[in-house]
Amino acid sequence: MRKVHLLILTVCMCGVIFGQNFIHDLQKETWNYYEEYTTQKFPAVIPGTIHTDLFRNNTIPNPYFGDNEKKLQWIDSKTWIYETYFDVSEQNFTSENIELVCEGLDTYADVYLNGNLIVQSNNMFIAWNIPIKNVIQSKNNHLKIKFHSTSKIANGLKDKLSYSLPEGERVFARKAQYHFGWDWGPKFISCGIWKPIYLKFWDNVQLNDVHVTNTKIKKKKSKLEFAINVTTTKAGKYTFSVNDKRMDFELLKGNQTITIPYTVPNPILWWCNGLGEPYLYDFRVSLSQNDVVMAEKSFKYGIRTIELIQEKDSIGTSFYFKINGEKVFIKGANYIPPDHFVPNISPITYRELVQQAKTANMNMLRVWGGGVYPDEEFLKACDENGILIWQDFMFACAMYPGDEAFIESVKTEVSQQVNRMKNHASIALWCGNNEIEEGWHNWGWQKSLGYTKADSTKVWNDYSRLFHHEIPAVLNRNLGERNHIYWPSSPSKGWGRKEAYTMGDVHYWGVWWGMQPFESYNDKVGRFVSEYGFQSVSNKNIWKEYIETDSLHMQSLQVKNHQKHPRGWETISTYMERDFPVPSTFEDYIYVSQLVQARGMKIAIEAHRKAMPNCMGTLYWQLNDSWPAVSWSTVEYSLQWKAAHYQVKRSYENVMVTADINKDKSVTIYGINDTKETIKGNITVTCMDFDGNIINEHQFNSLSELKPKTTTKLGLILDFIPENMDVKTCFFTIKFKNNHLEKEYIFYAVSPKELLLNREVDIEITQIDSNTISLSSNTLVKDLYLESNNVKFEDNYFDLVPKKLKLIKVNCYPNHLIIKYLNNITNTTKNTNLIEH
Ligand code: BMA
Repeated sequence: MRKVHLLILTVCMCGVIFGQNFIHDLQKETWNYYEEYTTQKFPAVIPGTIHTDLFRNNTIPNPYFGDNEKKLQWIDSKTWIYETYFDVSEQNFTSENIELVCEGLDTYADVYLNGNLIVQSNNMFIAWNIPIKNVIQSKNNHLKIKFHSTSKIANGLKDKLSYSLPEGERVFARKAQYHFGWDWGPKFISCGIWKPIYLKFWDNVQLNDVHVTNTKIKKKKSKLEFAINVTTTKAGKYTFSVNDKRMDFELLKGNQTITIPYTVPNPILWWCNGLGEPYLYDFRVSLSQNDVVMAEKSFKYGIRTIELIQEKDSIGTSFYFKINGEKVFIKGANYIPPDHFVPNISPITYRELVQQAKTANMNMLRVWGGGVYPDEEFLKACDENGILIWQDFMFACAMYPGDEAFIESVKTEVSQQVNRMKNHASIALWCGNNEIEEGWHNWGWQKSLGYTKADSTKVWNDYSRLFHHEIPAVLNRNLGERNHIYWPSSPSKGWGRKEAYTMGDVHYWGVWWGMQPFESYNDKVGRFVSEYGFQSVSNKNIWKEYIETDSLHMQSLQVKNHQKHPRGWETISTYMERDFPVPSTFEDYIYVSQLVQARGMKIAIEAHRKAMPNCMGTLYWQLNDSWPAVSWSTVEYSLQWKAAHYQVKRSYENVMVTADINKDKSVTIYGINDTKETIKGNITVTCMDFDGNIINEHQFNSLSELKPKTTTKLGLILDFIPENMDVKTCFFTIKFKNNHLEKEYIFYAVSPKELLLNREVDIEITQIDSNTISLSSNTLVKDLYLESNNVKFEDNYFDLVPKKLKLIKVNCYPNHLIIKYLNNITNTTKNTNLIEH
């Protein structure tokens, strides 16, 4: 038996508390699990889930492999028991207070200590803090946690209602909604001790919570307020300190909050990525008596203000964020849990994903409401990288119950989660839910579920109570009315409605769900586009790991099981046929599917940015995957980038030039500048054939000015394409150059499938130094893809301009390089058995 008895170490909901508290980490004990009424016990890993434990013990095959998902649905119908035996030290045993802390139990669990039922959990998002002084013994304690079948309990709750709620039983369980299956993820209704579990021993006083607010930010000084919540068992004089500032307080017995004002001279502000450094201050809050530190908490804090500006304007109502008083164009993505089995996610994965968002020039991630509340490590990474968070509460795409027990549970959940996350500089906005208001008003639930008028009124009133009254009230209570931003539902209006484009946020799904062409992104620009996206197939290497070799083709049931959208393959192929050749091999199909997605994202993002300042934000669906998938992600489950992520990185650059090649043979040039400074530069527009011969060139006479935080129409060049030029045989470059910057952007007048590219391609690749390779070719190479084991390419899936060296940074020299390009992908559009369903 191993115990951690670090003096003072308490993992609390908001970080680490140090003090005269002792933690006994129960994760380090020996745990077993077994199915109820069976005798064989197996070793368990805590935190974990039943599925990951069964897999580890070779009882089930890898849940993600092939179509194993279908064979593993029985797991949720059973009752699973986790147990451990432990001793406590004599010293701890005599502590005044002893608590069992379960930071997360998924979901319906009865917790027994030495035969006593000490808690019954029914919400995976709630942490349980259970006083156990009267049931704990010093030796041979038996902790047993019994997990009931979630679907059985949730179905039981469902059957008690006289009307139906959309989406079946999942809405009755306060559990990650994507565990019940989503259009990008499998259905595994798992259970288990999914978060840390430990014993807490404390005497006299406990530091429960620290809430920092900035009351005034001025150049010369910033005034902060530290609200410190403590519980004492002995009244008396205690000394509190915030870094070097010390203050004495007379505390009463019980729970109370004391407030310490704190001034930071010449504050360095926290900025989001692209606008400045995400500066974080170190704070240490401690509580002592007679110079003995009894509890302390250390954390980082960023000083910043954030506002959401909604003002009437000529179009409707604005929707934009201001950070430290500066207007900011939001660029980012929607984030889902990076694994179906959350305890499997390592801190490295959280950090890497946030880093990948930053590398792609993002400044915000939306933590989507069908997943789980974000891990501390994810939040810290966002703080440190200047990535703002749009934080949904965990409700998505359905209506929820309104009984008192449910509401009370949600209130506790919201209060705990908000308190855990509130000091993070990255948290920008709290959002009630994902797509519930849109669903209620547009998805026909009332009709399909046969609601009477009374049913409709009841369901809407329950919704309204939760998202318009109860949740905002919890936020107000915990954060203060003026210190946070709450938005009840994302989006505020469905994409079929006029107001979706004049106010609030919009999820524009005309592309994909509505089968509208990518070009419709240019017309359907909202004030803040918080979802839009397109699917592609993950890289072939990931399939090799999760699909049997002879099933590595698109007709295989194994591959199909990883596409969860009912019309997914058809939709990808339809868009592919519109703009690209449709290839016959799985490998080429993967490649082209990614190009289709990248093209869609480019059109959308640039349309949104061109519409600045009317549109002030773009968050595509979705950054990442929860398993190996055919999905909307730009970073696949293995954390490899798809073509779209490279494109997003280009399209999200802080300063960029883009163009429309118009049908009337003119070219319109736009300069987009998200920085606080005016940027000037020379612009040269060139039309070239695929062998690199210049057909026309236009240099702007004067320096172009890209005004700060806006998109400037830099010019319109009439008759730029010569009358006799076949636009299928040429391309356009725009060079933007000044003393600090030299950039070249490539455009086409027609879609990729119409281009008469040279099929013969000869690419010369040279090593420049240990971290750089150069590529060149005599002809235009479209969408060049480079692959080599363990080599990271700084750029990929790019167009190689003829007779021009392209330098690429690499982490090591690629000895065996696999190359793919569109020039030699042949169209087999009519080979429909390729995409059977
Ligand atoms: C969005 C999301 C998800 C869904 C995605 C793709 O609207 O909110 O519910 O996975 O669409 O269909």
